Amino acid sequence: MSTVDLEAKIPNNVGLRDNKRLLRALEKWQPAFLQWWRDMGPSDFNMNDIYLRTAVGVGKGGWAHFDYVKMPDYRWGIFLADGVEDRKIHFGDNIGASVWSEVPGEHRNRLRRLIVTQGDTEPASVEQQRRLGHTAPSLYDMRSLFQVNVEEGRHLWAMVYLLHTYFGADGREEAEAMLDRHSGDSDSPRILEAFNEPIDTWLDFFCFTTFTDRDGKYQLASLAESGFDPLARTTQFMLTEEAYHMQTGENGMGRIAHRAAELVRDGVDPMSVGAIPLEMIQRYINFWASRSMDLFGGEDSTNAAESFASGLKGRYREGDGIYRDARALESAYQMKVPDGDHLVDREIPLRRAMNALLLDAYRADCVRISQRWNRDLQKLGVDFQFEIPSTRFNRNQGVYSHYRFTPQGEMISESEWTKRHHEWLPSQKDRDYVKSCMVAVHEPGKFANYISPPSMGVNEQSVDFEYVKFH
Ligand code: BYC
Ligand code: FE
Ligand code: FE
Repeated sequence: MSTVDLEAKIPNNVGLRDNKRLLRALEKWQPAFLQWWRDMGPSDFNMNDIYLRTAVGVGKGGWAHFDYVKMPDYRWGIFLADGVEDRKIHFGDNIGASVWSEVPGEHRNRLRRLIVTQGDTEPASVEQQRRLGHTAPSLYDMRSLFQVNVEEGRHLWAMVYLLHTYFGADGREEAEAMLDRHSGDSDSPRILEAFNEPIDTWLDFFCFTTFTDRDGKYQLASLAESGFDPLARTTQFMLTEEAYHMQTGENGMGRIAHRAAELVRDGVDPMSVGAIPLEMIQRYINFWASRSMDLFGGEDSTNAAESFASGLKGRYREGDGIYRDARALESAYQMKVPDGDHLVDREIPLRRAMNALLLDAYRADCVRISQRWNRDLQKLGVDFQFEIPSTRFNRNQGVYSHYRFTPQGEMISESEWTKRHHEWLPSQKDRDYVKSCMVAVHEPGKFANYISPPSMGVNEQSVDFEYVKFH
């Protein structure tokens, strides 16, 4: 097991103490990060005591510690999962070779690009969510928001560690640029589209943590298979934190739906009491699910093929031995692609379809989550079921972009789309209404009227625990 240095200015288990050059570089970046947090992170509440979990180690049990912390005092640390001795590359062209502990020259640019793209999303999400604290529907939810925010900050640290350690001067430059691009900025936006979308309401937040953080899970899991060992170990540990982010989303969406369904069951129009109708929730799901599907890139991608071939990015759970052909050279991926005004069958060599494979696994996971919400609606006796849109619906990346589809994946004309897209995607009226529901509730154990209380609190505390202190 690695030794964890918790006393250091930057808590870590990577032996920073003994690497003076790296330590100096990271300690130089640290004030820039803190300044970014003040300028672009949560727009307030930095002086409140928040009941937060902090990563303090990488062991299976007991890797985190809960206590009241002011966010700027959060101990952002660098933690890598423990290495596996004599680990070999287990997919692609370099199968059987020892994993890299330094950057292989021929893959340097591609690797840097993957790490920068991953890193860029982390601070982006904090920027997107920066004003939400003001309308938190409860102290419990406010705590969840800030928990997610500080951990996305730590994920940025994780990628910056890799850039500083393995990419020399251009790595340091990329690390600085992480704090210079900003979500939604017209001159220097974040790299991927979903991370430039505004998150103005808690419905957007819970959709984002359900659907966009879940892309994070699948991307991180593929990078955790990497033949570049430091990347594999960093992302493995990030996944332990990611689970809570997705849980926040699933739980939040479930509670908003539960509240609406209770009202419907009782014959009350949700909009008459500041709650959110199920059909409107579905439109938000359609928006964020489709925007998040874009994060997988194109279904047919030579970038993806090369990342796989070189051993940089594997398939989901590649290491569990669930794929027959570890080189992915023997089979093809079947899909329907647009050709004029209809769909035709196409075969894509498997390596080029890596993004599509990962997207399929992702969508199946989203369907599982929606089925849990649906079981609750059923229990309440409400005749409504959420649906995850088809991977063709409302896409801006990949083979389906520039074509129009219904959420069920049926191809339609532009004029049909113009007539009907307000049935499927949030309209300005929806957005204004949802915004009008956002009221701040600061009394422990109380919740805004559009959201049900959770069934339990955090870390075995009660639901009415004082998760955020207002002195
Ligand atoms: N928006 O070959 P293609 C997370 C670009 S989330 C804008 O089809 P490729 C988190 C692409 O860059 C996980 N541009 O796809 C969640 C390329 O540009 P160039 C983040 C896009 O490259 C919540 C061109 O289109 N991690 O952690 O195989 C909170 C053609 O691309 C988009 C990663 O993404 C888009 N949506 O796949 C906090 C992992 N999609 O090269 C955090 C690292 C594609 O022509 N990234 N493009 O200039 C990757 O593995 C890949 O870069 C992607 C794209 C999967 C994103
Ligand atoms: Fe993250
Ligand atoms: Fe996350």
